Amino acid sequence: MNEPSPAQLTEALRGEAERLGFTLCGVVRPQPSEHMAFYDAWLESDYHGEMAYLARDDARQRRSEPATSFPRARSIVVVGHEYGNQLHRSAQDGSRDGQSGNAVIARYAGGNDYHSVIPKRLQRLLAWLDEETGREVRGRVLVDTAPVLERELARRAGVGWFGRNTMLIHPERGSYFLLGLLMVDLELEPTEPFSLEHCGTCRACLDACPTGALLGRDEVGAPVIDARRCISYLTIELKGPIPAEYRAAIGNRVFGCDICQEVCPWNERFAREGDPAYAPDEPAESLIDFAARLLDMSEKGFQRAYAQSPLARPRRKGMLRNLLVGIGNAFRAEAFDSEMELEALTVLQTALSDAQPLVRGHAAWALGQMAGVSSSTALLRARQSVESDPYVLEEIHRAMPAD
Ligand code: B12
Ligand code: SF4
Ligand code: SF4
Repeated sequence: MNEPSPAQLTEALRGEAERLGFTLCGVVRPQPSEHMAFYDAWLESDYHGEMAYLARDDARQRRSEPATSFPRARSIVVVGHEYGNQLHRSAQDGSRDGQSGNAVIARYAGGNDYHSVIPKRLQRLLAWLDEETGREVRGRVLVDTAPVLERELARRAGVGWFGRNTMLIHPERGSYFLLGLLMVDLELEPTEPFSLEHCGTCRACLDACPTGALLGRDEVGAPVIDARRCISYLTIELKGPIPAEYRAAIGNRVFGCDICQEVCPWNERFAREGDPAYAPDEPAESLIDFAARLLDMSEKGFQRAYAQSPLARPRRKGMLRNLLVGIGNAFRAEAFDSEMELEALTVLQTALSDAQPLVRGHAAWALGQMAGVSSSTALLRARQSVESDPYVLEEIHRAMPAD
C-alpha cells in the first residue's frame, strides 16, 4: 500500500476528527509565534491580574516557540469542540440582566470538564494516525496544559478570526467552541489560515460587557481585554475577595460569563447545540439551594462531588463567594416573598459563621444588600461582636447601615 501524501492525510484526518466530535479542525506548522510583542505589552499593562502563570519567564519563552512543548513536532493539529448547549437559556432565566434567583454557570462548564473530554478524544485521533500511516506516530496532546497561544495557532489553522470580544469566531459556527491541540512528528499539509475579520462596525460585545473589560482593538487590530475586570476571571481565577466595585455587575453569574458571546450576531445566527459531554445533568439551581448545599460540604466533599466538573477550580470557598455575591444581587434587585427571604437569611446566617473568612466576608456583603430587611442588620451586629478576622470585620463595617 502506498503511503498517503501529507495532503491526503490532512483530508482524512479532518474527517476522522469530525467523527470524534471535533467539528472544526485545521493543521499548522510549529512556527514561532507572531504575537509575542502584543502578548508582552498585555502583560506589561498588568491586564493578566493574578494569573502569574501567564507571566512566568520560562513559560513566556515557550509561548514564543510552540515547538518547545514537543520538540519532535512537525505539525500541529488544532481542533474546536462545540459546547453551545441551551442556546436560548439566557432568555429563559434572565441571566442577561442578572435579575433571576437562579445560579448561572457559563455554558462550557455545565457538564464535564473539557480538560478531560478533549484529551481522551485527541488520543483516539493519535491512535487513528498510527493505523492510517502504519507506523507509531509520536504526539503530544495539549489542552491548556502547556504555555501555548492556542488562539493564534487556531487562527493560522483556519479555525476563525479574533473577534472584538477576543474570542476566536468561525463564520459558520460562531464562537461557542473550545480548542485542543495535537502535536505530531508527522508531516501533514497545513490548512488555509483565516485572514479575514468579520466584526465590521459591530460593537455589541463592547457595549454589553457589564464590567467594561473589553477595551476594543489596538492600533494593529488586536482585541484587548483587561482580564482583571472580566467576570470569568473574577469568579474563576481570582483567589481572594471580589473587588466591591464589580460585585453588582456580576449579577447571578456564579461561574464564568458568556455575555460577550451571547450578544454576538455570529452566535445568534450560527451557533448550534454542542457536544452532549458539556450539557448539564440537572436544570439550573437556585442561588439559595446551591449555597445551602455547599455550606453543608467540606472542601474534600466538594472536590469529590465536582471531580469531573470545571467548578472544582475555584474550590468550595470560591464558589460560595460567588454564590453569596449572586444572592446579594438577587435580593437587592427584586422583591421576594417572605418565605424566600427567610430562606436567604438562614443561608446567610450559616455562611456568616463559616470557617473560611472569604465566605464570611461575602455573606456580610450580601446581608448589606438586603437593606430593607431589619434582621439582616441584627445578624451583622451579632457577628461583629464575635468576629476576629480583620478582613471580615471590614466587610461587616461596610455592610452596616450608617447610624
Ligand atoms: C488566560 C485565559 C483567560 C483569561 C483571559 C482571557 C483573554 N481574552 O485573554 C480569562 C480568565 C478572563 C478567560 C476568560 C474566558 N475564556 Co479563557 N483562556 C485563557 C488562556 C488560558 C490563555 C489566553 C491568553 O494567553 N490570553 C492573553 C492574550 C493576550 O492572548 P490571546 O487571547 O490568545 O490573544 C491573542 C490576540 O490578542 C492576538 N493578537 C495579537 N496581535 C494581533 C494582531 C491582530 C491584527 C489580531 C487580529 C490579533 C492579534 O494574539 C494574542 C496571542 O495569540 C486560553 C488558553 C490558551 N492557552 O490560549 C483560554 C481560552 C482563550 N479561553 C477560552 C474560553 C472559552 C473562555 C471564556 C469564554 C470562558 C467563560 N465562559 O467564562 C471566557 C471568555 C472571556 C473573553 N472575552 O475572553 C477558550 C477560547 C476559545 C475561543 N473560541 O476563542 C480558550 C482558548 C481555552 C480553550 N482551550 O478552549 N480566559
Ligand atoms: S466574559 Fe463577560 S465580563 Fe468577560 S469580557 Fe465577556 S462580557 Fe465582559
Ligand atoms: S459582538 Fe460584534 S464586535 Fe463583538 S465579536 Fe461579535 S461581531 Fe465582533
